[in-house]
Amino acid sequence: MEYTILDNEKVRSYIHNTPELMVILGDGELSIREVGDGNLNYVYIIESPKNKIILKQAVPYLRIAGEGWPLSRERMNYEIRALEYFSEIAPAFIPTIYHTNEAMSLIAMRFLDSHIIMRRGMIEGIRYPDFAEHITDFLAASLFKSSSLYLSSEAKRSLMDRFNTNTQLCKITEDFVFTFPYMEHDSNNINPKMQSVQKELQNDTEFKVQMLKLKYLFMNQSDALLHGDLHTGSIMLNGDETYVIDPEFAFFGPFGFDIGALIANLLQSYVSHFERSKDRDLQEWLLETVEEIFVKFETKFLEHWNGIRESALLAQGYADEAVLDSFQKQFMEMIFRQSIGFAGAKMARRLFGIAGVEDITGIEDLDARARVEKKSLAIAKRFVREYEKIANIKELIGIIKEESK
Ligand code: SR1
Ligand code: MG
Repeated sequence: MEYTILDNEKVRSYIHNTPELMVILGDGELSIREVGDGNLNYVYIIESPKNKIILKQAVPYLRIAGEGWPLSRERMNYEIRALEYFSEIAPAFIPTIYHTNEAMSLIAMRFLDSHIIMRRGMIEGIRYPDFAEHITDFLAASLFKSSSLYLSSEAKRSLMDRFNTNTQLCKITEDFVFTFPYMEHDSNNINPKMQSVQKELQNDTEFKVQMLKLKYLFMNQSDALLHGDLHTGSIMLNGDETYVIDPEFAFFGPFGFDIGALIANLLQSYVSHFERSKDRDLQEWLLETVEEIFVKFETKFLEHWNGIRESALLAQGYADEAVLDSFQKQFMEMIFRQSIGFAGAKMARRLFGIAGVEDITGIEDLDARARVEKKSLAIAKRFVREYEKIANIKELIGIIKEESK
């Protein structure tokens, strides 16, 4: 089938010509709505008298920037591969996939009717008591089981081969997370009240050196298959269930990158509520959730690890308990610290770069928004500068509270 960009009518005829989707939707009139509000793709909700599905198509340009910004639609191939892989490793957290078509750069999935995008829930001040439990199940399984701590050397390398060519989306992150927001760049989008603060950051040598270190880690540390863009817009949930969506940025990168992205987004919500709801209990819950994510992730990751005796890294008979204990301790510290560094980068980029987060950009009063942005930047700067030496979660929470006073 030749690639063509869909619209509502073309979606209708695509469905009618795709028996596996017709089985799910059944006969009867289809109602079709385009609802994508992300930066990259088009998303349709298709409803029949019997059922509802989601159909997502990648177009050969960056949606947020328009057709003048070409971007390979092959990104959908990586999203499909990642969703299929995560469905095997952590099926409870991936919506059912009904149909994929790499030639058309599209995927059709279960419509999650009682779930909302987590960012929306965070803006509305909804608490999700089981979220940390769910997301650490997903993170520990997906990160551990795609790494050299679990796979054989051959299996790890052949899995990497399936994602290594997701170069354009990795480059987006290299540019828009680690580079452009801290220099003069046309793509930047800055609150006028924060222009001078961004100018200062451009001359902050220590911050920029640290950012280069993080960028280098991102580019070169191929620990595990990452989602690659795990912000609260890539999660749909309700009080009982949590689903991870949109892994088009999937690639082999550092363990701490997805964790950092998630922590950054929870903290952006935390700072936003100084002006949004002013609900101190909600903010406390957000900090408790950050803490819980680190604690539960470490416990679950080690549970996976302790369950296996041989992998690409560890040959049978090489490591006694003392060797393994000492190595694991240092390893978990490395993940914790790098997660903090990446959280800092992910927070800072949202303040000045092309894509802000609605938690903050949605605050209409620019002075109030700048107050939130300054808190977010203060936390981000500490994280980026100090990530290599932050000893534990207590110290981390101390920094967040100190910088958001
Ligand atoms: C240029 S695209 C902007 C951002 O949208 C995605 O969600 C990624 O975070 C990317 O950096
Ligand atoms: Mg996305």
